[in-house]
Amino acid sequence: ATENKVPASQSGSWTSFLKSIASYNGDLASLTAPPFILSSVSLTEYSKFWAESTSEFVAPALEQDPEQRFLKVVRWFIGTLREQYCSRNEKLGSEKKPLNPFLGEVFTGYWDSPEYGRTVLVSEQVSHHPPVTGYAIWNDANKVQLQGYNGIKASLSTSAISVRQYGHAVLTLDAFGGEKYLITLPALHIEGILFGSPYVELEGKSFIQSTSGYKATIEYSGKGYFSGKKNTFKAKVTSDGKPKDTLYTISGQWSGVSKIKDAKGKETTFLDSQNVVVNQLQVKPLAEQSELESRRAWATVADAITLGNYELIHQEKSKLEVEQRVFRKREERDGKTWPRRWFTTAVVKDEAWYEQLSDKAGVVAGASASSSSNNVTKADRTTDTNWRFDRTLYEQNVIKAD
Ligand code: HCR
Repeated sequence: ATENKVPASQSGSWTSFLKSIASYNGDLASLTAPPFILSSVSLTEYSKFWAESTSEFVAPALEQDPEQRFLKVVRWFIGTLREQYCSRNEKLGSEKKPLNPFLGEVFTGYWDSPEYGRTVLVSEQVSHHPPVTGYAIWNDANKVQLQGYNGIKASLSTSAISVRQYGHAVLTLDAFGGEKYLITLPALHIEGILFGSPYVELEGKSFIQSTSGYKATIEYSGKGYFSGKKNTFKAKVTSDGKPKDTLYTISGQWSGVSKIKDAKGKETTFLDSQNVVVNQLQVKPLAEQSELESRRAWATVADAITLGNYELIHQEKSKLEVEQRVFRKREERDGKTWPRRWFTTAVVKDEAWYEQLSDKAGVVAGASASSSSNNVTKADRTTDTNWRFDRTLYEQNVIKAD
């Protein structure tokens, strides 16, 4: 039988949380949850999961052969999933509810490597309603840049919360003429809620489409569908010239071992995600951070969560929320909007590369998840906007990572 992980002292507030989920209005962040399920980490920090392994992140930039380069991109991507989607479960015993970033909240850090040089991460909350986080990660020594943004749309089924992600990531390799890889984000559902031990399972498909003509179609499943194991996936790699011919099939567990088979049927190990090195992101001490930086801004709330003090969490969160409301009212009065620090929006029809890649990848919606139903026409999509990182804006408005 599944073990109930709700602490006895918090079972009342867990029941109210479950009831509030049942009358759910679409905004997961607005739900008040008991302390044991709260994480003291803001969602702006989750952007780091894209590049915690420096060697995997830069590997594509060091590969001369386009087909092998594409496979290295797929390998890096699959290798990020464990930290993205099951690290809370593995380290803290269950998925947790992250802090909901405020508009303008930023998070920066870096990874230094003797072999590959410095990789910098910047993350910014570019929208609060709906919540959208933008991020950029670059390693100048190897001419690699990843940028992207993401938001979530959640809905409720009988025993799980279904979450669709919108947004995408774009990897650019400047050593290969700015070769780009459009990476779409998988849908997920959160199971185990009734017993107070939520965990994430990925579902559906996501894609990686490169300007070099290669495409990976990745299909996810939980226990029992492809195999008796959890966190399974199957990916097929094709190329633009011959989309019907599968060049490679990759399958296994994204949190464990996966294998790759070529067109002749030769099979070898693709990746063991348990062996992917996770490098620790370096973040400045709190005293050196600005008030907009996640860890400094949320410090008192994070302390209250560590203490498990429900009243104090609420009190400290309210202070932040009240302050944010004052800012928004002031902006409304002055007819202004909060200036985004490092990101701007781009209309899909003005970005030929994005339009081409997203067409090939079969993306039907740009920024808005609600419009990804089948009856959305291409014309609707071209007026969607994407959040884009602007390095010049960053240089003018640096919040230093170190
Ligand atoms: C859905 C989720 C918040 C969003 C998290 C995202 C999608 C954020 C972007 C990252 O790149 C990938 C990622 C990984 C997380 O698994 C995903 C979170 C899982 C749970 C959390 C909900 C808001 C928590 C709901 C509350 C629980 C207690 C029922």
